[in-house]
Amino acid sequence: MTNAPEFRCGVVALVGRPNVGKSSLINALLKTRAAIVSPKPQTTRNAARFIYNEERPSAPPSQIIFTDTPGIHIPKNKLGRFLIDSVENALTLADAVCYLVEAGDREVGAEDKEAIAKLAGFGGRVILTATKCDKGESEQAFEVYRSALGGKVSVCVALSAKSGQGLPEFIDACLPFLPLGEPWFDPDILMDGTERFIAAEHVRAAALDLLRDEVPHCVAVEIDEYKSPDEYQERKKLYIRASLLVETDGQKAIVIGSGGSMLKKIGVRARKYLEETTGHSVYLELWVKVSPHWRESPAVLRRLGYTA
Ligand SMILES: Nc1nc2c(ncn2[C@@H]2O[C@H](COP(=O)(O)OP(=O)(O)OP(=O)(O)O)[C@@H](O)[C@H]2O)c(=O)[nH]1
Ligand SMILES: [Mg+2]
Repeated sequence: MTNAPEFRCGVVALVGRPNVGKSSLINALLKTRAAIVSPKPQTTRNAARFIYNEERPSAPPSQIIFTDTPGIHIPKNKLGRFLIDSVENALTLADAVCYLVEAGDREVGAEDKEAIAKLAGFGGRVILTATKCDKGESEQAFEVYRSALGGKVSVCVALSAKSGQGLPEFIDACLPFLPLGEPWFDPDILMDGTERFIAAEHVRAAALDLLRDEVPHCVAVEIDEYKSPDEYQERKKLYIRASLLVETDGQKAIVIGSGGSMLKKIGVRARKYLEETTGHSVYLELWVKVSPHWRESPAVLRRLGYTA
């Protein structure tokens, strides 16, 4: 009689410069829009944890907790410094790091040098991952970064979150790093975050989609009221009242738009995202508030959950 293989469970932190495709990889693995993604750098602002449950019969029973971290950049304000601190915290809890570069990368840029320096104190192994392989060939990127990461790399994987190429190989590369142990999360849990945090992220995703230039970086979202359909008997809808925080009156005018048109568009898009992810019909009320220099205010950053 053979014994069933023992369960494995561990944490893999996704680390890399902004825009390299960390959050897109999470969504491709979880087959849903769990993490917010945009073409703008510094989209992710919290080291959020997402749960992948291995279901392939051929693979050992396991659960991988992926930490999606903010892209490492040279910080320009207190918010930026919080983003970097949250990556360092994520490293202390990781069993392995997946360091992401783009398949077409030919040299190590300034942000990558920062990111690689952050890995200096990490004693574990690194999975070097070339993303967006639908757009380019990865051998040279592997060569350049393997050498920059100085002997930490155990395995290289090329993948595309867009086409799905390389995703099973990526999971296979993560499995050997997981320690034996029971799952941390029930199999129906996708993400370790409060409903309010997830709702705020979807509203921010809608704002990121529709706003241009520097404005998205100045926007934070605060959930003022959140009532589940059970608590909101009169309408049987998920009721959310949220504020978009900006730093100046000029930004407020842009976010509201002529005759309220931009805010309306953001609301329509955010409601769609919230309905897709919660499965509920949603009543969403959005306000825009000016909070001068919120990205430099420890009190506001703490209130928004941006403190390590
Ligand atoms: N062609 C292609 N584009 C991709 C792929 N993965 C991500 N992208 C695009 O790259 C951009 C950045 O993706 P994100 O997943 O938000 O990147 P990130 O590393 O999480 O960025 P930050 O949160 O800012 O650190 C988006 O426009 C994605 O659509 C891929 O496999 N192929
Ligand atoms: Mg991201």
